[in-house]
Amino acid sequence: MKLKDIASPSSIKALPEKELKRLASEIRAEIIRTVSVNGGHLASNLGAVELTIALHRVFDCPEDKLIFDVGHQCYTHKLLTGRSADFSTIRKLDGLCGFPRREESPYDAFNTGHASTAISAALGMARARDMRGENYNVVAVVGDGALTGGMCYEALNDAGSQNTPLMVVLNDNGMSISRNVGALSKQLTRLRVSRGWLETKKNVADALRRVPGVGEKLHDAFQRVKNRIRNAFIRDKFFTALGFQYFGPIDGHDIQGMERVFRSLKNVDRPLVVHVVTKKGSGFHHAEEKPDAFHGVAPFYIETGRARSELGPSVGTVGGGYITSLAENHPEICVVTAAMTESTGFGEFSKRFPKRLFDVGIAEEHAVTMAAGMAAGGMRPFVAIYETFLQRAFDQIAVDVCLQNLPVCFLLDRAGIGGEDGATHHGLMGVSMLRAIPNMAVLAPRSEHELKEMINWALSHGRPCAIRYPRSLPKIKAPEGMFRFGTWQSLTPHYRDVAILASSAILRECEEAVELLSSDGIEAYLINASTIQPLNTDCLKYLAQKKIPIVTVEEHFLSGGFGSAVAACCAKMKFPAPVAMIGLPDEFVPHGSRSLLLQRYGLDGPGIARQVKKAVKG
Ligand SMILES: Cc1ncc(C[n+]2csc(CCOP(=O)(O)OP(=O)(O)O)c2C)c(N)n1
Repeated sequence: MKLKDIASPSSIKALPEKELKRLASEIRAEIIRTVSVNGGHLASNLGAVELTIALHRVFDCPEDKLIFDVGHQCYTHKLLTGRSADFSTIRKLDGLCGFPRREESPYDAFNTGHASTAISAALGMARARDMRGENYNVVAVVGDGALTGGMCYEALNDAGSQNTPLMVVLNDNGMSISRNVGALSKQLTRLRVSRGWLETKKNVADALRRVPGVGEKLHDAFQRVKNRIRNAFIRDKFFTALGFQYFGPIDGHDIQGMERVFRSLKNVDRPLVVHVVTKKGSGFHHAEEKPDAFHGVAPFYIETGRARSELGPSVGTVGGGYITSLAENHPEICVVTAAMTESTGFGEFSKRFPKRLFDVGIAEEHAVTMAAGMAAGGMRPFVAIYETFLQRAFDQIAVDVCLQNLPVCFLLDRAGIGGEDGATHHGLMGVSMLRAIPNMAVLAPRSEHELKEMINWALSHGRPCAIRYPRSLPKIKAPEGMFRFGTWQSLTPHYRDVAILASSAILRECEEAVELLSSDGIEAYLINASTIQPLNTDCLKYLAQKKIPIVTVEEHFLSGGFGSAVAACCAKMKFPAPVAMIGLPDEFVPHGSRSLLLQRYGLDGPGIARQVKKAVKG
């Protein structure tokens, strides 16, 4: 049976063994081909092909619920649940989403994108099932990386104590994006290794027993060593202590083997963990060799594994490199990352100063409070986290950092529209979240140069601050000393018709809008509002004095963003001219390329020009 003929998982339930192997190869080829064109999460998906086939053969979805943690490994699931014909649209605007989406298919039991949520969601569903007197299986598929996140422990602790029936499939490949970290990860490695060791040794023991004369003696001595290892293994039963029954480790590429285990555990009336060992990147040698580089990829050539177009180093990498150079003479600098040391640009720092970089795993809340502790202890931590993932640490930023006015500098990568990963990955709430917190300074550079100046400022001023930036910024040769905290900079001569206030990457679209407006007879005054919090009230007073209308532009939700801060301030000062806001409406922004999304939401050059014109002329 061909992939294109699989309309639903029921089509694969009766397939014979050799057909399954062929199906797994076809799925792999399809994933590699599509991701090589569209970009996406490659290595995690390749590692989960057989696991997903086995799950769909045993469980009856959509009645049974499969919840994928993070959801970045759901491509096989999408291919087996009636979406193979649309698979080429994955991650494109209006195409399939790269993560599970309930609105896309009844087979997607729960929307995911941020890590470590699946066990909580599964427990909630299992409890809903029980309260409603229904009868289905709930399965959470969780990676060993995701298991470094605190929510997993909260959920395991809760589920185990109540004995709620649900199955956690631990997909253990030893990797988060990079090699996994933490004590539990070491324990999982021991489980994998000792299991292999015991199996091998069993063969050795059997062979020894067969040696005439000395056989039994050798075998007894050997048995004692083996038991010592087994005892150590039993003492380490982490999941059992939390009230879960543990099974494994089992081979996550052996469909039949997994099926046997899942089938025998299906409908069991208690919480279970099935530990499955997989290989990240399995079946594509480039990804097997460099699973971290092939975790999330831009379009690439299949033969060489090389990117189709070079993006150049990210803004985060430039910032990380700069902090690395500063760290030579600043022993107080240290860096905290949450399972994304390379992705946030601190690979070089981790090599140069391994004792001053702390990768805490996918544990953003812990990262923030730990950094607060470091700052209280006299260090100057930089916390590098994608803006979207920092959302879960709001309380820690407010209470543990800002209330104590501690000098923690947050480096918020991927601020603004994140593109193809979609709603869960855009950074569109950072300003509203951070500007609500007293003592917090919020900055947004428009160039790599300005980012460095902001880092200098952060280091020399002991207070909480956040610097938000996208993956890439235009290469602008800005003059030295351009950034001064709390001030804004004019990017055009002072014209009278309208002032456009914006910061960071969207200034490029604003520049285009200024040109379009000029050809329409409207002379706009473009201002780089690089300090978002506090606002530059002197500038607003100047505009009030001259009665110049204001339009704010931001790649952020309008509600609570920069524009609403400016509007509130203008209302307070009884601003004598119109004030308008351009930004993203109050709805989740889907996946798609940044340029198409900007166009759709009227944030490209012509869209901004149109809206400014309306604001000025009515
Ligand atoms: C809260 C949060 N922080 C960071 C990330 C970025 N992220 C996506 S996948 C991943 C690693 C997940 O590792 P694992 O669960 O073991 O899955 P694997 O990719 O190894 O299959 C990380 C850190 C995220 N999605 N959510």
